[in-house]
Formats: sequence, C-alpha cells, structure tokens
Amino acid sequence: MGIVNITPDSFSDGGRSTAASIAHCRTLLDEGADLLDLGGESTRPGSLPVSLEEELARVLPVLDVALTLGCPVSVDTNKPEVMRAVLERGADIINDIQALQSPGAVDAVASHPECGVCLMHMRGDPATMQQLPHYDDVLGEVADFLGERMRVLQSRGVAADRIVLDPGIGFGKSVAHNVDLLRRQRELLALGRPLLAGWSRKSTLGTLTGRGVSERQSASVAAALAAVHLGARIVRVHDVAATVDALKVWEAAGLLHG
Ligand code: HH2
Repeated sequence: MGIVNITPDSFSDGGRSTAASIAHCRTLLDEGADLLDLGGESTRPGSLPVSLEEELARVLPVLDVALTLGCPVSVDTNKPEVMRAVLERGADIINDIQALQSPGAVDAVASHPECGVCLMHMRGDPATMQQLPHYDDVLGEVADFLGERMRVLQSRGVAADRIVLDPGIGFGKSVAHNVDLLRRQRELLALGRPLLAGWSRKSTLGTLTGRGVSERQSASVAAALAAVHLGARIVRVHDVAATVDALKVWEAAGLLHG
C-alpha cells in the first residue's frame, strides 16, 4: 500500500500540491504498489484536525484521478462525511485510524455494499496520544479492541470479509509497545482477518536506529519485511520501490508466506 499524503504537515512527506500528489500516485504504481492510500489530514503526534471542507478539497481531486489508474484506492479518514463522499465517487477502501468510532462512520461504510475497511487501534487522539501511554498487556488490549470493533461492524451489516485489522504502530504507544506488537504480531491472526502494518519512517524506527525521519528507509524496509514475515498481508509504506525489491528477494528465498 503506497502512501499518498495530500497534506501540508505530514510527519515525513507533507507539502505536495494536487498535481504533485497525482504524479506521486503514478510513481508509486510504477514502483510496484498494489494499492494507494490517500490521506488529507495528518495524524502525526500533536497534529490538529482539519475542517471537512479542507479535507474534501485536498482528497477529491486526487481521488478522481487515482480511480482511473487501475488499482484499488483507499482513503485515510475518520470523518463520516468524507467517507460518504469518497465512496460515492468509487473509493474501494476506507482506512480509519479511529476504527469507525465517529458517530455515523459505521453507517457510512455499512450503507456501501462492497467497500473494504481497515480498522486501526489508537489510544487517545493524535493531539495527546504520546503522553505516557500505559497498557498492562498491549497485545491483548489491542486485540480486544479490534475484536470488539469487528463485532460492532458485523452487527451493523458489514461482513467480516470486508475488514482488515491494524495494530496502529505509533498511535498511543511507546517504543516498547510498538516492538512488542511486532514481536507478537502473529497472535493478532487469531482474530481471523488479514493484518495491515504501518511502520514506515515512524519514530520507533528512529529510536531503534538513531536516524532522523529522512534517513529511515532501510529501517522501514526491514520493519515491513518483519511485519510480512510475522503475518501482515498489507504493508503501508512511503518507499514503495525499496519495499517491493526487498519483498521480491524475500519471496525468492521462500520466506514470503513463511
Ligand atoms: N499511519 C499513519 C496514517 N494512517 N493508517 C493505518 N491504517 N495504519 C497506520 O499505521 C497509519 C495510518 C501515519 O503515517 P503518515 O500517513 O505517513 O503520516 P501523517 O499522519 O503525518 O500524514
């Protein structure tokens, strides 16, 4: 999953215009992305929400072109109004870091007969989530949350086979929590749904390597490989070419579905 941030303030790659974002969609597909994830609101720690109008103005013009490029398109949003607007235009997947907890979000997805949805775990919200997050058992608490959200969606008519689950790396978690979620990631497969993992350029990789955000490509590729090895079916990445190359070698070595 190639990341297309259409924001001025994303933590590693903000600042692209509409035209540059469209060009970026094409580049990521040329590099081997299987699907695109468009986002019009940064969710980095400390980020502030954007208005509905602003988010729509950022996302819709890029979405309209992305939908002509022949790949599934996901939209990263927590606003039900944005969900409805993008689904009407043909978006394939809603990727919600709040796991459809905003009022009206489940209905927006349920009223669409086919779209996929990614439910992500987050503790708190982006403005406050890194203020000393505490868990007794991070894997268990993330699994319980994702299982409960999946039950809510199913009770509202969203079939389980439309759902992908994501532990939410860096969202209300310390470095130790994120590492624990990676090491024990396979345990989340017990929930019975494909896993998506988003490690790309995140600060835990900076802590592990001592690298600044622009120098985390190798660490991001390694994290993506580890996540795939430990059961993830989708990796959400900025550096598509490097990740695809690494996965090709991984596959040749017989490790891809190990
Ligand atoms: N991470 C980010 C945003 N959306 N969605 C899912 N499902 N999983 C993730 O790990 C995830 C996500 C944050 O990364 P990025 O989009 O690069 O940054 P920003 O939020 O600053 O735009």
